Amino acid sequence: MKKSLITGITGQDGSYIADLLLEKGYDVYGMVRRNSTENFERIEHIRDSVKLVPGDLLDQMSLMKLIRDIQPDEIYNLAAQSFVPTSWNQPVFTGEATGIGVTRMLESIRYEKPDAKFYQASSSEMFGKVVEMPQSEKTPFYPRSPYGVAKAYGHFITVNYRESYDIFAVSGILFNHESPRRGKEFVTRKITDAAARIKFGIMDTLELGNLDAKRDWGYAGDYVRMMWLMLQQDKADDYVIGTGEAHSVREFVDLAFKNAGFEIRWNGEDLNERGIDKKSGKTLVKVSKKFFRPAEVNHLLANPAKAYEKLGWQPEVSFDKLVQMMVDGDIKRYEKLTK
Ligand code: NAP
Ligand code: F7E
Repeated sequence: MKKSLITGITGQDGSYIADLLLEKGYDVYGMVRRNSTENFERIEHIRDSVKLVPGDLLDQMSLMKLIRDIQPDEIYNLAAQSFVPTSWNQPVFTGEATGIGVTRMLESIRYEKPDAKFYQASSSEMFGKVVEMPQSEKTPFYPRSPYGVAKAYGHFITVNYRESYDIFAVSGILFNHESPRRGKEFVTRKITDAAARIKFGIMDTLELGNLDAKRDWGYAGDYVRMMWLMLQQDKADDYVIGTGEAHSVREFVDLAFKNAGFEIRWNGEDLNERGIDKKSGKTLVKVSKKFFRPAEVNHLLANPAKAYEKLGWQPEVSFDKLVQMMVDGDIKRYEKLTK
């Protein structure tokens, strides 16, 4: 039985890769950091099938010990401070966890299990103020946030350990991927959660920032298959993963609210722009300055040709299906809560 270690198992992607690895018959270890209250909501359904082990990306010895004790065949490094706005408030912490944390993992592998295969969760945020459209493995990075800068460090240190020590270390440059398990601070889930709450009369208006930002949104369940595939190749390499289709935040709002039974008409400009329900005339969405970022990433679009060709990977869930799945998930949750 192959052994896998997942950092960030309590997060969105960690929970999906754990599902996949269990299905494939792996012995699954998940690293969890100490919190004042447990946050195992996303892994509740597999709680008895995975082994939860303590550790923190900020603590070198805890990582060394885990890798020494477990001797994993595959390591998925999904833990990070992953919310872009927080990276401006806590840039040093973000650098420590999201950037240097990767070196701590790689050093632990180098000393304790140099033949383990390592997956690093790189990000399209590294392309930031894009210099090319669409973005491929060859597109230069121009990160626009402390998060993007930390991910660029994590990316290159992964490449460096592969080249310096011959460690099987790969980087998946993943574009935004979402699901009903997405954190509620990210824009997609914030929208689907609000659409459901407004439907049940427990919220009036959703406040958002830049409605014109465009993202290449895919489904997290599809993307974890690719993480696994990357570690099954003969040669370690880096891959861009996305759908090759971008949509604006405004389009996401339109579709999410449509799935919840509303039809939005946009009115006004800039900070005065409002999303109004055609039937009731109520303001469902308003723009608020507080959700704008000091430096924005305006438009991300993946060129996933290499992954399609070399990994034989293709996403299965379309944009429309993804939005529907997320709205349905939130509606079901509030249905239960309000009964
Ligand atoms: P997420 O839901 O925010 O999960 C982050 C995970 O990291 C959580 O399990 C969290 O634990 C853990 N964590 C944070 N700081 C830690 C530390 N110091 N030590 C140990 N664990 C720590 O993120 P996600 O959406 O699943 O993303 C997974 C990875 O892919 C992240 O590295 C993210 O930056 C990257 N990424 C995500 C996307 C995307 O669109 N989702 C795209 C590209 C790259 P707690 O539960 O204790 O907070
Ligand atoms: O923002 C705009 C915002 O926070 C998307 C992380 O998983 O993907 C994620 O980073 C866009 C931005 O994701 C609101 O300005 C408008 O342009 O959902 P997000 P992100 O910043 O793209 C990458 C690939 C990662 O690696 C990250 O870990 O939406 N936006 N209004 C808003 N965003 C938020 N959060 N909240 C708003 O009210």
